Amino acid sequence: MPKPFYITTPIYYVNDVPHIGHAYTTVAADVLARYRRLHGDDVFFLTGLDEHGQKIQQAAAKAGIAPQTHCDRLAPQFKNLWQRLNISHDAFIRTTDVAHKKIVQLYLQQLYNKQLIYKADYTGWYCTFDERFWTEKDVVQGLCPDCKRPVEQISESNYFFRMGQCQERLIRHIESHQDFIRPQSRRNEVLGFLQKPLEDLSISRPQSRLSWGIELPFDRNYVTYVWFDALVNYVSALEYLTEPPTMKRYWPASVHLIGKDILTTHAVYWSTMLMALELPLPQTIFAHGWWTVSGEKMSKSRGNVVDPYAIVDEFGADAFRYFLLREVPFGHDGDFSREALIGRINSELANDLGNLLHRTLTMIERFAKGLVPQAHDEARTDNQLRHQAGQLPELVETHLSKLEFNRALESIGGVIQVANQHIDKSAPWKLAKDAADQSLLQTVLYDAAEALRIVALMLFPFMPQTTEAINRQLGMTGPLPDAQWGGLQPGTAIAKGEPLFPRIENTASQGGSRVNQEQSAAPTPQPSPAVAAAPAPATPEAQISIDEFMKIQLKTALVLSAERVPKSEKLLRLHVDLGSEQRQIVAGIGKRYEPESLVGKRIVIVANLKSAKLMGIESQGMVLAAGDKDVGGLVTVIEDVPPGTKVK
Ligand code: ME8
Repeated sequence: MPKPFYITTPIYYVNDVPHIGHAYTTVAADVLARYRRLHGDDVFFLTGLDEHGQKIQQAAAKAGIAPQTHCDRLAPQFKNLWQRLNISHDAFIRTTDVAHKKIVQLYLQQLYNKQLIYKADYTGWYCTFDERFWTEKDVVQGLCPDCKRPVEQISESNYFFRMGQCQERLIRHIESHQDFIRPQSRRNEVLGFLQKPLEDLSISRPQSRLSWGIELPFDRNYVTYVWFDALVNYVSALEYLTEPPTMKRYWPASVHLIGKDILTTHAVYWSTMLMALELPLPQTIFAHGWWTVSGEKMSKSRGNVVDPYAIVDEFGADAFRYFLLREVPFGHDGDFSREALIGRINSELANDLGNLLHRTLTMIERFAKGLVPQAHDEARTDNQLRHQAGQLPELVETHLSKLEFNRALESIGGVIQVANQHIDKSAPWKLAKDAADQSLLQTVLYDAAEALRIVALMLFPFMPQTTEAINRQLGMTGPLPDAQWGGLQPGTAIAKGEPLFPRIENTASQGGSRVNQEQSAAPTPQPSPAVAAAPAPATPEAQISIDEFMKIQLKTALVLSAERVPKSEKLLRLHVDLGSEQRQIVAGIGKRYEPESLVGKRIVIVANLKSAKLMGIESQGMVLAAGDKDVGGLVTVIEDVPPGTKVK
């Protein structure tokens, strides 16, 4: 029997369009859902919308439309975003669904019948934004302790849920279930909160003050407090959004993913509601951190709200998904900036992963007739790549079982790096020259391709489109094979395609732009010497002044791609990254270097040399190399300085 795995996101308020925070929780949930499905678990993944309450009533009033019309207009904004981000949810709940409302009313009636809901007069400090009452001791200088907005004193009759009764039982549950609230710091926070007496919870709002809600079944003058209504979604969805109902199959939930802002409502309100309803508690409530934007709190008034649609349009869904989970340990706060996003795309996706695929397939085309080769000579190759790729699935499992998305991605990145080093060390382009090394050559290429297959499989939950593209280029069709080393079938025709992640040039402050490596090469005229010849020993007359030297602009450059110039033994055409721009350089280093060995290397170029044509191809600079007639070696820098750094 497949193991049930029920995962949820918060249901988001439809008072406004979705932002990066909504995308974050939803992408994280999607990764876990996809990962568990890959393992054959019986997954149910729920997300949706919270459509009642004051925030929505106010937003609708501002727009001059009925609340339901407002919800109906905004709901597609969320649904379409999840489609753009390839979210694989099994159901989408809206709390204005008639069936949801009926279930909320049923639960309210049950608790009322059991006298766990009672009516009382109450005077308290009300925060309109948070839609909740605070006691005198909570309020600090007339401000809400949560959102710091002014509170007002309100006296009214309301219905209360006997939450206080459950305090001891809840503490015991948290203490005896290590994984119930995660991470540990949040668990401590809730236990700290529960040291103070737990008050009963007001679960109604008079219709005179708020009409946009679910009417109490036992008193039509009131609507249900939005949080009572919203939290019930996690079980009501199983009752009416699946046919037949799946409450027995999926409840209790495996994971409720939430942001740290809504920890109390989940860990305390929801848990005590479930206790009162005699339902088991979820296995884990995991509260993640918050994103700031370029160091600042994200808010409408600051005008810095990150629009996930714009990010997907510009950088693609997979790059965004990768960044969200790679950049910050889940559970910690993090900072979003375009620079950080572009940095990750360029270094880890374009340079490490993209180049690994590109160079592996280029070499299979050149040295193995475009067919996945046979690995006959394993004994002669370094075992590290096979070992590390073989262990990857277990490592990913360890990290993902702890929701350590960034560490799972780090482990995958580690295998990508080892695969690139494996190619550098084995130098297939050298092996290709010796008949005795043919079998070794085929093995090295097989290992690189097979490592890529395993990497792609492990990346699937994070970047499903990328996995599909890698598999297609590796010639794999059909369902995803398992992660055991050796899954790639020798003889399969590969199908090299477009670069996976074109490097992004971070241009104006307005943002980076997608630069297509292939297109940015504009073949025109032809340059001069492609490699700096060693200077003759300087005689005193031949000495130059520092000013003269300073006229020569030397810069570090990252080699993005390299290929032989047709019909030339000596010339290679390089595309290099100079940080602010990309250049094409034709260099006379073809006898010394195979093009594949240069990709990803940091070299030094003369950046202000007049462009010239070599064999009809424009060269926009010159690479520096040691050597006289023959090239001894390219000049490089010891440290990993960014491309475009001045050399002097
Ligand atoms: O609270 N960084 O809905 P909501 C990271 N309807 N995540 C963020 C974030 C940020 N800056 N801002 C928001 C509600 N989030 C209720 C939930 S559940 C029964 C009802 C994420 O639209 C985070 O997941 O305000 C947070 O918990 C959720 O958005 C709140 O979304």
